[in-house]
Amino acid sequence: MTLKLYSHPLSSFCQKVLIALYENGTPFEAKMVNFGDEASRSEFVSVWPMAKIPVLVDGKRDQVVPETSIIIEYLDQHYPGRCRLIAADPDLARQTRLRDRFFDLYVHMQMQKIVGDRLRPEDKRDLFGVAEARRLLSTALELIDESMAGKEWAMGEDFTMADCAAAPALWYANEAQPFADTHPNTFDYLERLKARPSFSRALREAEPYLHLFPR
Ligand SMILES: N[C@@H](CCC(=O)N[C@@H](CS)C(=O)NCC(=O)O)C(=O)O
Repeated sequence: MTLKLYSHPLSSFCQKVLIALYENGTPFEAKMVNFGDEASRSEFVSVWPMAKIPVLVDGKRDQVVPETSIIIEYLDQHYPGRCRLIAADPDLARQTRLRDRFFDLYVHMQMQKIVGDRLRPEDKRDLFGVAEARRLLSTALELIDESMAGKEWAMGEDFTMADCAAAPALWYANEAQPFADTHPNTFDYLERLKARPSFSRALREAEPYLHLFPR
C-alpha cells in the first residue's frame, strides 16, 4: 500500500485526517500506534521524533508528512478525489485554512488541555491553565455559533478541510463542556457532522476505545 497512516482510532487529531481519507475513498493502510507499548512507541518515534499522531508516510513519493492540516493539503494535492478539501481559489483557500486553524487552536487544543488535565496525577493538575482553556473555548464557541447561523458547513455549501478539523474537535469539546443548550447553531452543526458518513465511520471505529476517554 502506497499510503500508511500512523494513527489511533480514539485520537481526535487522527480522526480529522481519517475524515479526509474517507471523504475521497483514498486507499491507505492504518498503522496503529500504541503509546503505552514501548515497541510501538519507539517504532513511531523513529518515524517522527515529535511523537504526535497522525503521520502519513507516502512510500511512492518517499515522503513523511506530519501535522493534520499539512497531511490534508498533501492528500488534496497528490491524491485528489471527488471532494476537494481546499478550494482552488486562493481567497477561499485562505479562508478555509483560517477556519481550520481556528478549530485546531481554539477548540481542539483547548479541549485537549481540559481533558488531558483529568489524566494528570491529582497533585500535578493545572487549575489555572484549565480555566484559561475553558475561557478560550467558550469565546471560540460564541464565534462559531454566530458564523454557523444559516450555514451547512464551515465554508458554506462545500465540505472542506475546515469541517474535517471541526468534527472531532467539536465532538470531544461537547463531551468536555456540553454546549447543546448554550450554542444551538454549533450543536446542530455537530449533529450534521456526525451524520456525515466519513465522520460517522471514524466515530464507529473509535467506539471500542471510548472507555479510555476520561469523562
Ligand atoms: N498539531 C498536531 C497535533 C497532534 C496531536 O496532538 N496528537 C495527539 C493525539 S490526538 C498525540 O499524538 N498525543 C500524544 C502525546 O502527546 O503524547 C497535528 O495537527 O497533527
